[in-house]
Amino acid sequence: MSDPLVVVEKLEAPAKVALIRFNRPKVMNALNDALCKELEGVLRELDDDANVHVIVVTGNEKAFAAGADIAAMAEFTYGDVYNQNYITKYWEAAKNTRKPIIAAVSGYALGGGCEFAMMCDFIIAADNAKFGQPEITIGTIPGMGGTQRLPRAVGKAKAMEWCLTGKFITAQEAETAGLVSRVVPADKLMEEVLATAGKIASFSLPAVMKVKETINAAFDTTLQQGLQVERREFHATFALEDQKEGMRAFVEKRKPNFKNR
Ligand code: CO8
Repeated sequence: MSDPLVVVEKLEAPAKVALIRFNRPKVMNALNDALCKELEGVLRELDDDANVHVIVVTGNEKAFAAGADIAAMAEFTYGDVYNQNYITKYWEAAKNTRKPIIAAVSGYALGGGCEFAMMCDFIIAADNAKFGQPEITIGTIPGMGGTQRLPRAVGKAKAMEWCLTGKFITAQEAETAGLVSRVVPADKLMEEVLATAGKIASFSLPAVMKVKETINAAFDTTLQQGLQVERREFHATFALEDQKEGMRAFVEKRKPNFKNR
């Protein structure tokens, strides 16, 4: 049997954290259809697993993912990509995952790799990370959300320059521009990411999912509609046992024991 293209581990420590690793090291984790299909299945399964609260996705030291598999894509025709519903077919799963996904990026996150990292809920980058949308250099354009998520993350001017020149962006530039939440030394990347994932996993899962859902609403709605979504979801937390437990524990000066309901 061939090696899995994405390796999944449900960790014992930190508890309730699942780690997904892209596993095509010979081609810098280039994203081919087989990998995307496996990833879709894994994300759906983890989203349904009550013992998983947070998902971390990573690559290897050299590459998170260097983009779509160019060799596989080179001879696609318009009919092929349109009829197959290329990209949309497999990537809705990532967009629809309700649990937080953290991208732990070391090395290259280019093209579809950068776009997938942006599809995650936030990115923690190693200091050796390099981001970019180099599609223009191979005669195409970003196709997995880059032209939409990048300007929302870094503003129009930087998104335009980065996509029009295809230049690579250092971890430090990415942090300054707001693309990544934090830069850490490369040899500490997984330690830092897992500590963050573990902290999030220790909270009430419905509250965590509501944070994700309401922050995402900020990008799909007007301010007024977004505030309405937030207010409704905030009110709804008072129907959760975990809201009672969390607030009572604070008042009683003890640690909360969340039941995730
Ligand atoms: N696709 C296929 N193979 C790749 C890719 C890729 N994206 N990136 C690297 N490889 C392969 C190389 O061909 C090479 O293979 P081989 O050893 O057989 O020659 C191997 O990985 C190692 O790569 P290099 O020898 O080039 O390593 P370097 O350290 O010299 O350079 C780079 C590393 C800078 C990452 C370089 O490989 C590079 O520029 N790669 C291409 C980056 C790129 O243009 N990405 C954008 C692709 S287009 C895209 O992503 C569209 C997004 C929308 C669709 C998303 C659907 C999933």
